[in-house]
Amino acid sequence: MKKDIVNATLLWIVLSILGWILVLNWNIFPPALAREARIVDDAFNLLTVLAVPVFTFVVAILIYAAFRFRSPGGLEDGPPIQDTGRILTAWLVVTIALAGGILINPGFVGMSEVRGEGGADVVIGVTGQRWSWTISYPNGVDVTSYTGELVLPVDQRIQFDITSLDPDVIHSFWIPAFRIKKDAVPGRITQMFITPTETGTFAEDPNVRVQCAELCGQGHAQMSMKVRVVEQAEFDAYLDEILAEGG
Ligand SMILES: [Cu+2]
Repeated sequence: MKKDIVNATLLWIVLSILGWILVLNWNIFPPALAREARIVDDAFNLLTVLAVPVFTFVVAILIYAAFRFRSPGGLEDGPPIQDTGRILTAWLVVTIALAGGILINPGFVGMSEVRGEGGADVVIGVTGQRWSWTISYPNGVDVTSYTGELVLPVDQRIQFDITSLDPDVIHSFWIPAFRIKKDAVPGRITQMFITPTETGTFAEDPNVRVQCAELCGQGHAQMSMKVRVVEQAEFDAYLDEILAEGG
């Protein structure tokens, strides 16, 4: 039995190392253009790294037991194995400790990091409706997703005041390159704070776009808007440009 525990443990370690190599080298994320996106990606990586040994523990025991303790032949069961309960107790303690740990970090810690502190440098209004977005810029000009784009200044804390036309249905404001999303509810304003940290455009990567993330009807999939994160000077020039055009 002791030899079996050693063998299964070795298999567990090998599978865990393979799993860690896989998850740490496989970049599955879209570009991260905001402070909040990094926090979300870090949380995802941490959870995956912690999940690997839990997953490979089960798989290692399953694989080992299937070969080592298989029935000698025919339809007979293999020999029964008695356990004192120590393994079950250890499993319970470890998994409860892991669950409690991730509840605190990245749970509570990550949530407060994403929320951030302080006011906003720029306030931008967002209104969803079937099936378009309207952006209200700080200079009072509205731009819709039919013809315009969402232009944002880099390195500024942006407050999005999000709502949905009333009456309409619930939509969800989501920019994959920023990760965070927030419901747009008729008759109510929800807020989302984002600090873009890098410039980028929809042309460079299609994840730099607004996409409705709440199934809202026939045109849901087309309910998107190009996003462009630019330097402050370019943002100011854009505001002047749309003001001159009269919105
Ligand atoms: Cu929608």
